[in-house]
Amino acid sequence: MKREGRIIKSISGFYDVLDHESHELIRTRARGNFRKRKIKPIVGDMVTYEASGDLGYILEIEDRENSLVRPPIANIDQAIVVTSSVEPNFSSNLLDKILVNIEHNDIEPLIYLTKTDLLDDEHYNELKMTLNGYREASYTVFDGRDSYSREQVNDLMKHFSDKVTVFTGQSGAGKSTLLNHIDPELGLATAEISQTLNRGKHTTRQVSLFDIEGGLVADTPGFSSLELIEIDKDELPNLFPEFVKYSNECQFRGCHHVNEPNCKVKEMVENGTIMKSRYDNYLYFLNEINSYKKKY
Ligand SMILES: Nc1nc2c(ncn2[C@@H]2O[C@H](COP(=O)(O)OP(=O)(O)OP(=O)(O)O)[C@@H](O)[C@H]2O)c(=O)[nH]1
Ligand SMILES: [Mg+2]
Ligand SMILES: [Zn+2]
Repeated sequence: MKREGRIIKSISGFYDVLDHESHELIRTRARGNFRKRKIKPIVGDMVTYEASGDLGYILEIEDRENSLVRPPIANIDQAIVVTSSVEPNFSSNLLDKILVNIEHNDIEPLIYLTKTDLLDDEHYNELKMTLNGYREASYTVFDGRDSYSREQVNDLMKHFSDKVTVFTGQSGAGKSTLLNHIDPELGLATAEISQTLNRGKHTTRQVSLFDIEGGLVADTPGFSSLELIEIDKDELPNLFPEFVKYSNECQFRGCHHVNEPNCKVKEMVENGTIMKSRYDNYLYFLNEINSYKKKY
């Protein structure tokens, strides 16, 4: 009998499928012809499968709404961008790069600030001003004085129901730590940042989806750097929501907001409506994308 479900875990050639109807977890394998068609099932995939006895077989994979390569995961609705204030230090360049990549995949990003206990009030307030800029740029931001206060953690969890959420961000930012605050029973491994960086290895290695608050949530391995390989220079301006808001007031359609005259986005940067740091990072990414073009 054909059934439907979602892959929530993948381990050495086996895929654990959460059945849509029975909510049972069924261990499956992919049918041979997937390999021929060069399709590899990944966590998050919606599948049709057949189960007889202990082991099921995946027959079909539904077209993906979106997917990430690192980590391999499909059909994601939103991403919690776990952003550390110190160790590793806050970097608006890295944050904007992560946001651009997420926007490119049509995933909704939410920003969650960690390690605020390591900041004195002055530095915390400074960072909070920066993050307010992100709020004004339309992002949802969690930047309370206590990173893991029950109140803030509960507010975050309200966003989970009926969605697939991934936790993403730099290695050592606190993704697994935050998830353990959300649900202590997860017992995810976390590690000292110095250890992580020294050995060049990441504490979280596997991707699996957990059922939390009526939604599916994934911890993912962090990264230390990120590339914009998939993104085209014409697409880049559309990945900054606050630019999009004003770009139809630019004189030129398809304005890149660089040297064009009568550019509304540049005007908004100059009058402080759009954050200067976001615009500078935009120019930086544009350069980076142009340099890939020369290389490949
Ligand atoms: N002081 C302080 N330490 C924190 C905070 N959040 C996380 N840490 C510590 O930071 C280190 C890294 O945290 P993890 O949760 O393992 O980081 P991660 O983002 O899951 O890292 P990867 O799995 O490598 O991507 C651990 O030693 C945590 O205890 C925080 O808010 N304050
Ligand atoms: Mg982790
Ligand atoms: Zn413009």
